[in-house]
Amino acid sequence: MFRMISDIGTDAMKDEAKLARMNTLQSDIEGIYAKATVSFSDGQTLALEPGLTQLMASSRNYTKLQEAWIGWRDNTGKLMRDKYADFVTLSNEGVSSLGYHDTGEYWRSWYESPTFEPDLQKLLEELKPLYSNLHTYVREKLMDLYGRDKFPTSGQIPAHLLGNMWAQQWNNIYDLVIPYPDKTSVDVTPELKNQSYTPLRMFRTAEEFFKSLGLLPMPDRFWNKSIIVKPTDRKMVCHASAEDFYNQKDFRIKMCTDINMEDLVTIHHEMGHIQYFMQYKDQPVPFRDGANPGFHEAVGDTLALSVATPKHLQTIGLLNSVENDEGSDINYLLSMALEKIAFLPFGYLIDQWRWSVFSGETPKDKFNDKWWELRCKYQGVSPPVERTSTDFDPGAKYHIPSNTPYIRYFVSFVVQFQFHKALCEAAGQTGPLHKCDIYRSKEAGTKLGDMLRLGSSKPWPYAMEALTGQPNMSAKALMDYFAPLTAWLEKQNAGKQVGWQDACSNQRHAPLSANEQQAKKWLTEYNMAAQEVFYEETEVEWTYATNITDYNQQKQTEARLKLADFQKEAAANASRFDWKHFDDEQVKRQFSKISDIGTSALTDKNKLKKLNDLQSEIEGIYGKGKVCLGGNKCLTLDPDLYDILTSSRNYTELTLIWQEWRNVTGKKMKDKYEEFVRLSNEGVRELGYNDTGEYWRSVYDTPTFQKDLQKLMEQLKPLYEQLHAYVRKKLKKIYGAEHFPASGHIPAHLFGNMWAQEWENLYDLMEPYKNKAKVDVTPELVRQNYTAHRMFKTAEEFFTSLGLKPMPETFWNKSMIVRPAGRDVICHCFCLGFL
Ligand code: KAW
Ligand code: ZN
Repeated sequence: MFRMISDIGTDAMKDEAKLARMNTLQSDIEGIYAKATVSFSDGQTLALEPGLTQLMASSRNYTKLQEAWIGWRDNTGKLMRDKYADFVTLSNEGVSSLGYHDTGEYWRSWYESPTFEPDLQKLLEELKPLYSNLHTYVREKLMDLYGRDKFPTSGQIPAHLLGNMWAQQWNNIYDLVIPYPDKTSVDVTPELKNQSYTPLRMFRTAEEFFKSLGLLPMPDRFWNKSIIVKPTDRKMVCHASAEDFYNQKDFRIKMCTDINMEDLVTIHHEMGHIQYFMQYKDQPVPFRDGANPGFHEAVGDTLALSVATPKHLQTIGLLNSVENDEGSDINYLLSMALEKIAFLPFGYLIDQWRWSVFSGETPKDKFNDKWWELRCKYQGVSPPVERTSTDFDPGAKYHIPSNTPYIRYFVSFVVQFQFHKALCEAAGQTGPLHKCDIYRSKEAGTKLGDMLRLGSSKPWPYAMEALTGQPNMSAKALMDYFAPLTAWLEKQNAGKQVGWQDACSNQRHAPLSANEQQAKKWLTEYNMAAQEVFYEETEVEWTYATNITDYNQQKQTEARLKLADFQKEAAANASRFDWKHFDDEQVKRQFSKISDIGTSALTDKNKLKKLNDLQSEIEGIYGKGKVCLGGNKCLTLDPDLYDILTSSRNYTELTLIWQEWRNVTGKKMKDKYEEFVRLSNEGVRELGYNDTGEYWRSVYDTPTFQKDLQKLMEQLKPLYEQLHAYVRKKLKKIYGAEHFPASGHIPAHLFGNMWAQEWENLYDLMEPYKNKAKVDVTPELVRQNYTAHRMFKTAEEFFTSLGLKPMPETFWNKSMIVRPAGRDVICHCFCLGFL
């Protein structure tokens, strides 16, 4: 507790005059922000709330939005730049007497974690693919509306088009991006207005939710002293806030409430602060605080996750009908993503900027450059007009002039999903997270209240564990919540260049060609060129697979790179066409496939080369793998080891070759494989997939693919188990029960197959009825002197008997159907189609 009492921040400033100067600067800066308005060329003048906020939310006029965006920055940030720089110096001086290097370090100390910064970075990385996919989907829709020529070639979205002055949340452009316009949408703003909701009624609605959980009602004083509408007779800082007066009974909210859904959410947010104040009011003063600042921000939002569900909105009469189908679900999740996912990079970068300013890394003349470096890189938004170092765009966001730390909101947006999940479990809800509504669950309320009452008496991991059963911040709950949307967005973005380059570019896109005739012509040319490139590449693959030499391996790598280049260029060319809006479905489908280029998407050429090298090396290790047992005879997989596996029943011998094969193949490629996986994932991430597995699964076009497989597996399991038990019993008799583990497993090398993947070579050991007809025709094939060629002909005859095509001349001339002597080949049968 003494630590907390000593933690007085900039008040520690020894020099009274400096302290006074700092406080004057701070209130000057805040004053500039609070008094700012924007005057438009048509004579209209608007304050931020409600005027500019509403304009940014509802106008779809590119130039009007731009005027508001620039005007706000000219009249806030730009006017406070000098004062802010002085303020930073004084603030650092203040905390230095407490032993902190700078104010950023001081602020971070509240989280009591040495790994705080890398932990945040890791979280952001985990969330990035989802954000990128959302960004790409939204960008596409906005390009359609405003024209591609307004968008930079580097991939960012102009920052004034996202329905919000700072592009921090995008829910106000929901109408432009609705996935299924005919399905349920949950914007209850019209209904709030219809039912003549007042700010007071909105506050009472929020309070009722807290009470339904058994949490505390807002006290009388709260209702008497809070300000919930913008006063008309004086200027007030409209940015919502909650205040604890530390006398255990006075708690208030100040807010300029507008009648809309966004403000209904904000009311829950602010009331969450009040609820926290009231729950910890009996703690000693130094502990009357959030477990960490992010926790304080997360309380109301956690409840709002329940409130926003269609089911709940229906319960409280704000939504008429709720359809329960995939389209409505996706509509809902997308609207939540515009609020929650869109915010994450913004929540992250504000203090990245401020920490770098406080630490001195970013000097005054780089304030604005650094700001846009972060905005371009993390959020993928670009300034609609050129910015210079006399601009000070950070100052256009309330929390900079008010000097309110911001990383707390990033933390909050992650942990609120962890809280939501824990409370849903407490409430006994078993469905998907995004449908859970904890309304009226006393169990959930008790769990939350218990955590809140701790205040800051314990380090936050303790509070986290009390609520969620584990002590860490984690993105998992959030990712689970949005899982169905993630899959859906990936599908929408298939064939798109997902994401953006780090730095914003001044160059704009050329407009898209809508000329379908021209596109068809291009497709014809593409097909001719592709056929040639594919042929060349396949020829080289074949040469390598049928003759493994270093030279052929190098040729193979070259050919693969050439193909990747070709595909990348084709995808880029295809993207000049507005093919998504073409009429001919087959043409659209071809374009979509041409754009879907997998790991070839790797922008970094060196990495692409490395990826291909690794792939060849790994294949080479496998292809050249030989088991050498004593003597000097080395055994190839096919046919030497296969022959032994098929016929040997010698436990020791089988063990030996099983182990050796793994030593000479898998073990040798492990490190290379690891790197291969990393690069491969990096490649498909440029297309917006989380990893290569996800990319591979995407070709099945089935959102429930993995679940479906799992179900099939479950259905098949009883039959497999019976077979397994039967085989085990027989093998035990042959090899002796002592070789079989008590867990019921069968040693993997006893199946007559190197990988135990098929067991037909055990047939003679398993035969149920010894003297009945057998179907193994191998002896007969041998007896009749079948050759490989004759076997192929026999197979061909079946195809032709169905009226299918015979194998062509070149097939018989060029195929390799027996192992050639004197060279290494990949014997794993494989088919190459030469186009
Ligand atoms: C946000 C948060 C939740 C839901 C939607 C949201 N959209 C955007 C945000 C993040 C952020 C923003 O607007 O950019 N939200 C806020 O600033 C809400 C205001 C606040 O409740 O967080 C308020 C900010 C504030 C701090 C200090 C002085 C004045 C305003 N915080 C508090 O009132 C507060 C009070 C006590 C303890 C902790 C916070
Ligand atoms: Zn808050």
